[in-house]
Amino acid sequence: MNKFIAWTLAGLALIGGIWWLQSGASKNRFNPLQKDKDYDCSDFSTQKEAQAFFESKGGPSSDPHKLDRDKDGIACETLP
Ligand SMILES: [Ca+2]
Repeated sequence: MNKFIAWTLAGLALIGGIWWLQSGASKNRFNPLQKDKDYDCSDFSTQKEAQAFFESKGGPSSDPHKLDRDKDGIACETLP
C-alpha cells in the first residue's frame, strides 16, 4: 500500500512539473518573443536593437512599451 501511495505521489509530482512547464510561470523564459510580453530597455542589448523593435511596434506615435519616454523618436538612449 505504501508503495502505491509513493507511486501516486510521484505521478502527481510529474504531472505538476509538466503543468508548470506549460503554464505562464515559465513562458517568458522559453519564449522571449511572446507577443504579450511587456518589453523594457533592459530586454535589449543595444540601442539599435531597441530602436528597430520600437519602430516595428509603431514608433513614436504608438510606443506601447514606453521605450521612448521623452518622445523624441529615439528609444532607449541609455543603451550602448
Ligand atoms: Ca527618447
